[in-house]
Amino acid sequence: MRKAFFVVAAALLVLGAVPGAQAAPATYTVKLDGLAPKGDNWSFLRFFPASLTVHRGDVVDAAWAGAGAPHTATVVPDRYPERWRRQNQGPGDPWSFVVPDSAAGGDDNELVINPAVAAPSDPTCGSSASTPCAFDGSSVVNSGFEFGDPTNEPAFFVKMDAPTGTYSFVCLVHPGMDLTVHVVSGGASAPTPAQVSARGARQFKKATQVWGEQADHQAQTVVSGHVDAGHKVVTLWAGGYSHNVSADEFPDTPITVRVGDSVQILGNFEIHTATIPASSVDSVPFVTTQCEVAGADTPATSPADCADPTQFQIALNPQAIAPTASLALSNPNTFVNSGLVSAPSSTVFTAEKAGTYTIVCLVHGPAMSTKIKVIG
Ligand SMILES: [Cu+2]
Repeated sequence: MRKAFFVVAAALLVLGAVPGAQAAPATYTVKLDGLAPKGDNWSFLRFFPASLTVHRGDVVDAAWAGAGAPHTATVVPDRYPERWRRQNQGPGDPWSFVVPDSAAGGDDNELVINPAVAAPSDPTCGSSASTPCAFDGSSVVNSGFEFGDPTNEPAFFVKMDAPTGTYSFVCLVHPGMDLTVHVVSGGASAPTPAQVSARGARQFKKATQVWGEQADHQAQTVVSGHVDAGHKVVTLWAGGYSHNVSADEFPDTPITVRVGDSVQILGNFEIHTATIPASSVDSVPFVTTQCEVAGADTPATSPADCADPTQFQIALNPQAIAPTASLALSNPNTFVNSGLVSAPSSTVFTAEKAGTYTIVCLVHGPAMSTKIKVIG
């Protein structure tokens, strides 16, 4: 009797399935983004933690934790997320972030967020731990666009039904925002969900205390250099950036220049605009949502507003993303726009008339603004 038990136990050991070692599927929570210290407008374009080991069949709870930035939680069949991006997110590729609307059934000659990126790959799953979407190791599983909201954070649940191996979660919006997931067999050891959450919290603390502060410092940096005939160029950054933490801020302190001087704004590794006046945030939204129909599109706030939900589109506003013909500061109420700036591009405003000009970012809103005081 006793001997028979040992034989069975030994056989199970060989199979890697010791009774008790193969627990019920666990749910591992990873966080996308996070909340900055009060008063700071930062976004954490990272997963916390950045890597994870799960058993085959476990569930990953991709939990948004930020304050407004859109992200996707997208599982891809590649252990190297940035390689996957190079092969799948370039112009014309199936997962590129923006596409000409003609590639999405449109006729308005505008850029729209790729519907494959914006919409969930399967809207019937993923919203709760009891109805996870399944990742089989070969097909992409996409949450679609979700915006961080501290009062009601979205989450996306994925059951890792893939063969043992290494896969990646990527955010299709933010390059470098990746999570490595090692899928191991049932008997192999893996950290517990609590250990994973604790590691995520430690990594978030470092991102806040070290990288957030570095990014913030860069966003607040203003460099003043003299050029010919006493006219100077003042240089600042469109937001700060360190280790995928973005400080979506312009300098807190107003920038003072004289008529004839210029203000150079350097792009960084997140998209921004430098736009005058402050009211542009409302009058020139960065994106517009609409139903894609023949001829002029109709405004919509959600797919339910369209006769066919698949007509719903998020378009980049051409007026927001393109620079204005003039970048002269000649009237604080005149619309002047850098268009999209990101590294390595930059923009240069020339100060022509005295006045106080408020610069705002159309992507990040009123929290990202500063004043330029032009004195005679
Ligand atoms: Cu993102």
